[in-house]
Amino acid sequence: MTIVAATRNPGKIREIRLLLAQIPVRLVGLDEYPDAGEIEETGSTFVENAELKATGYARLTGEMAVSDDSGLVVDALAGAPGVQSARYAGAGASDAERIRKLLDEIGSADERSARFVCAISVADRNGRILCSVEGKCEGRIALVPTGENGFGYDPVFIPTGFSRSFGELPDEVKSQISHRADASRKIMRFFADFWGNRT
Ligand code: ITT
Repeated sequence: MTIVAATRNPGKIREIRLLLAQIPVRLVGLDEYPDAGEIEETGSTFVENAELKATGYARLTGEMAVSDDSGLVVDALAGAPGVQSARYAGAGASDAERIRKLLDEIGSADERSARFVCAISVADRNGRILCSVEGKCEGRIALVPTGENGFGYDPVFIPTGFSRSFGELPDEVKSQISHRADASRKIMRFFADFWGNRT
């Protein structure tokens, strides 16, 4: 069975592949469907956007699809960048530009608590949502970016219980404690039931 990873973010694809490695399916990226169009993320929550992408890309590819909508929620910024995390510094901006803007907005505030949130949805090949889950990872925003591991805002996110950012921590740590790992554990329970009921 083929499942499409309904994302164009290479950092996410790498992590989703690793996290769902136990599933006995061929997980392919959207790069295998160059003619599939773009799904607009018009939802106001992570789950709404994950469902839009899972449904949309399942219909566009004719395959079962698993999507990820995620982002960084910063308390001192009233939840921003939130669902706008990828577009925070405008279309076409780089990760470094988004991080710069985030650090400028927070300034030297003492209150730096934040969390990464990840919604994962699975849609069948007709675009019907089979399951949606949400995972979280609590932490705080660093004063300066450090490290080159991971992607996105990882260089400025220090998970609770650690003194280094996801940019510095080894991939094996992120893959245990991240918002995507939390959501993946929940979605694996769905897949276990799904295949259990089919055999
Ligand atoms: P797709 O919609 O194609 O999946 P995207 O990058 O546009 O890719 P989102 O709309 O879900 O995805 O935006 C998520 C953004 O949040 C992402 O671009 C990063 O900037 C940030 N983000 C999400 N997960 C992250 C992680 O594990 N580490 C660092 N930053 C993360």
